[in-house]
Amino acid sequence: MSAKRVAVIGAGPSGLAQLRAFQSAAAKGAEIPEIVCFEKQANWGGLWNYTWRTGLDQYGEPVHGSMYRYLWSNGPKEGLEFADYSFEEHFGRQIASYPPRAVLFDYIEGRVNKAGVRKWIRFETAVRLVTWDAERRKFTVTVQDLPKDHCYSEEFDHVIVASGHFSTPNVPEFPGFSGFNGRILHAHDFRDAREFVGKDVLLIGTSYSAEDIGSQCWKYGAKSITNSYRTAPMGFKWPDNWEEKPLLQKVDGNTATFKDGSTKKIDAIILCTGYKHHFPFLPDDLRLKTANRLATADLYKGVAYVHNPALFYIGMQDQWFTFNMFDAQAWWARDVILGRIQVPEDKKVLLADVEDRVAREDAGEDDHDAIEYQGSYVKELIAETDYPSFDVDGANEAFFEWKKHKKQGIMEFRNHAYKSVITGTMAPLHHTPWKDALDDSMESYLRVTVAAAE
Ligand code: FAD
Ligand code: NA7
Repeated sequence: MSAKRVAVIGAGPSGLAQLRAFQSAAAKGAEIPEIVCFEKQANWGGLWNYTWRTGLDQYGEPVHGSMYRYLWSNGPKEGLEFADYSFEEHFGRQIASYPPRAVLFDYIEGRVNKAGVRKWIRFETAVRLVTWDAERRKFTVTVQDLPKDHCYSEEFDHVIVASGHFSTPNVPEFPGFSGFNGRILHAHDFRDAREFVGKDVLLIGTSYSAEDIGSQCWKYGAKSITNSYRTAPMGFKWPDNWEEKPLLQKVDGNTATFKDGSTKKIDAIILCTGYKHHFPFLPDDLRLKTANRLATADLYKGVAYVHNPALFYIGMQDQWFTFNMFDAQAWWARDVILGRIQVPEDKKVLLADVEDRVAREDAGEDDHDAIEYQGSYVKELIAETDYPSFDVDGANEAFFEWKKHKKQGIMEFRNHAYKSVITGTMAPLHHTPWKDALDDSMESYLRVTVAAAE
């Protein structure tokens, strides 16, 4: 082991990618630094580690989890498969394309169990502060051991922030909220669609959370769904009891009024208004400030912080690609730390790289371009490391098909199957249409599937 020390903040998919990246280099004989991963939850998996809790946890810490019961993957698993650990390797066979949360959690966990990196993680340990000493070129990381209620500090040569950015909710207020006669919550606190059985539900927003939470509520028996858009409607072919309205203007008692003057009686409001990049443990000189977009501000190669390239951020982009993109980034950050990749010293060069990425993202016109943009980013990074190369264009194709299937039937797209770009095999069709599959347990999902697709 080298004398260097590296801190990884968070043991979600991004942090675990980083641990696996270092373990993989060590397994091939490289000398690696000491790795310490701080995770405030009691288990790994990040958002995929479901919790019923909302608000504050038993230690008074903000609950990280934004995932809810009955969540099935919102994109095909063929777009996120690890190149070094296929679904077939984990499950012993191909499985259907839109696994529920528990199945994906099991898959994420399988790879890191195999790698044996759990020993590097200090669980129930929240990072409180990171500071940088420019003279000594060291970070001081101050953490709190939550069960022991004990704070301590350690020094590191590098810090890798993998704390996620879909956890701190963006919560707008609309006139009349204080007097609304029903429940108002943000998607971050949504846990169980059955709470809204028989209710008229209003969702604000038009992105993944609005689409999926609305679909969940519809599937489990809400009376009606209304979603309100600021920019444009989602435009899917919705069921009869789902309508799209322009932006909410006010609520009065249980009546919502929209921008076109129309009104509707509603029982509950779910703010599906997105999340904030939020790093309360980082001072101004280290804190990333970016919008939720594909080309983040201030990250060279989307990973190294331009104002201090000893600091890295993993998974800070908005996401078409997820697990495999985090891998590409983690392998790249690892190779910088191992001295295999040089980050230019001139800050102007780093900033020019960011500007170029922003301009290229801005030049794209639609989702198709955005998928290709992020796919080419993944390709760019994996070309620079020994992360197993895979057919990124094939993954793009799975995303294009997914978009097409959503257009054809928003409540049916999860009934489709796609081809793995890692093993080349076709996923089986799932045994039950998504809208009828009320049991989202792993046992139910993995029950032998019937037919091969094609
Ligand atoms: P996270 O999963 O958020 O993990 C971050 C970790 O950092 C957490 O474990 C947290 O406890 C820890 N942490 C945070 N702050 C601290 C601190 N101060 N000290 C110590 N530890 C800390 N992606 C898909 O590919 N498919 C999907 O179907 C999908 N569905 C989603 C549904 C929802 C509702 C949401 C919110 C996201 C979804 N995503 C999905 C995207 C999701 O962002 C990624 O799949 C993935 O979880 C991101 O991994 P991450 O490690 O970057 O962040
Ligand atoms: P997103 O993708 O960031 O989307 C946020 C949505 O909220 C988007 O439709 C915004 O509308 C809308 N928004 C934000 N602020 C407002 C206000 N003030 N008023 C009205 N509408 C607003 O967040 P999601 O939670 O859907 O998805 C995040 C991740 O979770 C995603 O990766 C999934 O995998 C799961 P806009 O289009 O800007 O007008």
